[in-house]
Parts: sequence; C-alpha cells; structure tokens
Amino acid sequence: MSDARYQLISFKLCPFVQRTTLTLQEKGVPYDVDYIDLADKPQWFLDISPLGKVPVLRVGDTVVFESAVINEFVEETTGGGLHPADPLARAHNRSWIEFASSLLFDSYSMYLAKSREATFDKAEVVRNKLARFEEQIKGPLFNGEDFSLVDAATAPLLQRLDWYQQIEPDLDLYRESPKGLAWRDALVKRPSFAQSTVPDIEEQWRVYMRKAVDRAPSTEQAPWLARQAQA
Ligand SMILES: N[C@@H](CCC(=O)N[C@@H](CS)C(=O)NCC(=O)O)C(=O)O
Repeated sequence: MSDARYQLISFKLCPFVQRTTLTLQEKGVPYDVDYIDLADKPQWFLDISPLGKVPVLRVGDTVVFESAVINEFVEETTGGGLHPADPLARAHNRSWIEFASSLLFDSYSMYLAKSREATFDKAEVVRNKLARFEEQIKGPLFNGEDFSLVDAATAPLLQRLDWYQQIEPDLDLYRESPKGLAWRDALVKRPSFAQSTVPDIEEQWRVYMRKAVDRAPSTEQAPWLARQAQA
C-alpha cells in the first residue's frame, strides 16, 4: 500500500467531508486539504471523481470516494478501534451510519423548504428519525464511552440541526430525543470537532444556506427569510 500523505478534496461546508475529517482527527492521521467550489467544480476534480462529489481521498495514485468507505479505510489502516469487535455489532453500527446519511438528506430538504409549512412537514420527518436513533444510543456516545464511526457519521448532522433550530426554535427538533441532545453535546465538545472544519463554519453555513433559499422561488415564508427580514 502507498505510504503517501493523504490528500482530502473538500468543500468547506460539507457534512460528509466533516465525517472524514473527524475520523482523521480522532485517529491523529496527518492529511492535506484541497478545497473546491462545488458550484464551479474544477476539471481535475471531475476527472478523478466518478460521482463529482466530495469527500474524495487521494492516496498516492489511488482515489477513494464516499465518506463511509473512506472512514472504513482510515479505520482499517490505523489499527481499528472505531468499530465494535463483534461482527454483528459492527454490522449494526454500519446500518446506523446509513441511517445517519438518510437523515442528512432529510435535514437538507428541511433547510431548503420553500415555505414555513413545508419546513414543519420536513421537520416532522427529521424528528421521527431522531426518535428512532434514540432507541439505539447507549450514551454519552453511540456505543457508550468510546468514540465510533457512527459518532463521526452523525456529529455533523447534529451540529447543523442545532444551528437550524436556533433560526426556528419552534421546530423543537429534539423534542422526542433527550439522548440525542446529550449525544450532540458530548460530540461537539470533543477536541477533534473544532479541528474538523474551518473555524467560522457556522457563519459560512448560514450565509450559504440563506443564499440557497433566496435562489429558490416562493420562499416568502421560509424561516431563513422570515428571520432575515427581522434582522
Ligand atoms: N454519499 C456521499 C455524499 C457526498 C455528498 O453528497 N457530497 C456533496 C457535498 S456535501 C457533494 O459533493 N455534492 C456535489 C454534487 O452533488 O454535485 C458520501 O457519503 O460521501
């Protein structure tokens, strides 16, 4: 296997990239980051990235893509420890990583909903899925005390839900998820977390999402715009 330094192709605000930077940080693996603009993807990126999505990890001449796959690779090449030893428990953890991915997409459609009503409809989906997670969280982290790949896969989602919840507190996203809330708190205070993104991620995320909603038609009542009007 190549012992080349890892090169991570990133978009600053991407939660899927953050899953990987969290894993690399937790493992203490050195890497370089190349930021690209997803609205204007460079040709060299399109040439190496079959899906045109970040994260992409370049290891020497080999390109690895999909956050869950990259994280498994990092886990395997650094002596393990972020997955349970038991195969069934490991499969169970991988199932919940998939679930977290689906929740990330649900949350994205909630942020981009075109009306307050649509936002609340999407929030219901998010809230229900958080409640499903609730039954699985051992606390304080997913598997108990030890950080795992499920934690890495879910932390960016929980952080962004928190930011959105501040824009529209009535959503009450964690209403049925007290363990989820405690899980989020335990995750965001880890040292790896601060190192996993640019320092002003929250502000950049707000600006980016506000612009994304602005571009969509019929957004008069969406929470982003309502708050903007009050500002
Ligand atoms: N399943 C992928 C999802 C990655 C993904 O959706 N990345 C977004 C940015 S957060 C992307 O690159 N989008 C570009 C596009 O779809 O054109 C993973 O887990 O890595």
